[in-house]
Amino acid sequence: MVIENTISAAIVGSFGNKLLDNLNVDVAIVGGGPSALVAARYLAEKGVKTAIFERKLAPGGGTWGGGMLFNEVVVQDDALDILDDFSITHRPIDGAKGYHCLDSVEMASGLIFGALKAGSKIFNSVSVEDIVFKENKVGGLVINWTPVERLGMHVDPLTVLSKCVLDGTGHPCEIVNMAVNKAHIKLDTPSGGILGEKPMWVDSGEASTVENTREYFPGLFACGMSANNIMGGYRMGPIFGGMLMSGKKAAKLIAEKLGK
Ligand code: 48H
Repeated sequence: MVIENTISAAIVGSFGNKLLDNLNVDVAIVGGGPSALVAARYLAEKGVKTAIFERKLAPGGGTWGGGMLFNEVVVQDDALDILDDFSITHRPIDGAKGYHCLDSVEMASGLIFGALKAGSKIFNSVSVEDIVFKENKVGGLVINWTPVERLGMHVDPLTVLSKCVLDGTGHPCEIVNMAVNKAHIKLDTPSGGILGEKPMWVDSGEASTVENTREYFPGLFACGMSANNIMGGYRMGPIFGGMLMSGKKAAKLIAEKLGK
């Protein structure tokens, strides 16, 4: 085979095998933000077959831009063990005991690398446009290429089946929104619906992000800002400990549910 063909055949074959192997997973994660990447790593480490589907070309979600494009973020003491697991560098902030600053590009790339190296797969430039919902159960995702979505092309999607779905879509909680609006499910929230994200209150938002990380309907979990939107938590700006701890909690809850 000539080299041009070897390259193309290798890419098509390899990608085809990867996608085929992940059309049926234990956990399908929507969104590749910080909470989802942490969840993916700890799930994969427990032997749970996990794949992330991320709309953008680059996974990492809101990590890259730090605060207002200043590419640094803050993490509190409680989440340092997670940064250490991923070998991400951090340094204490002078005069702010318990808080640490780190390079947001190192954090984004470190989380992506850690999730992949643990065995989770990431499908980037893939948008989740719907859920599989059979016999009152969330059974997986309906996926399409982001360029198809962005160009508004009339192209039918493919499906990924899973035992659990984790909504890691950040502020819009897109998957839980779909489940409520299209499948008309009642969530495990005080109203049965989405309560809506509140304005900024850093320490409350950080704590509630972790508290609100849970299963909202059998087989449908939420982490990160998605969980906070669902349960009406406050936002917190560019501090990321809550996101990291939320991902770790999501992995623990899902692994327990799957008996791993
Ligand atoms: C495929 C999708 C879809 C879809 C969305 O927003 P994220 O970074 O997620 P979190 O919750 O882990 O982190 C939140 C954090 O970045 C943040 O915004 C904070 C701390 N804000 C505080 C504040 O006060 O503003 O990432 C979500 C990812 C993104 O990469 C999206 O592209 C992706 O999900 N996504 N991917 N199909 N339907 N919807």
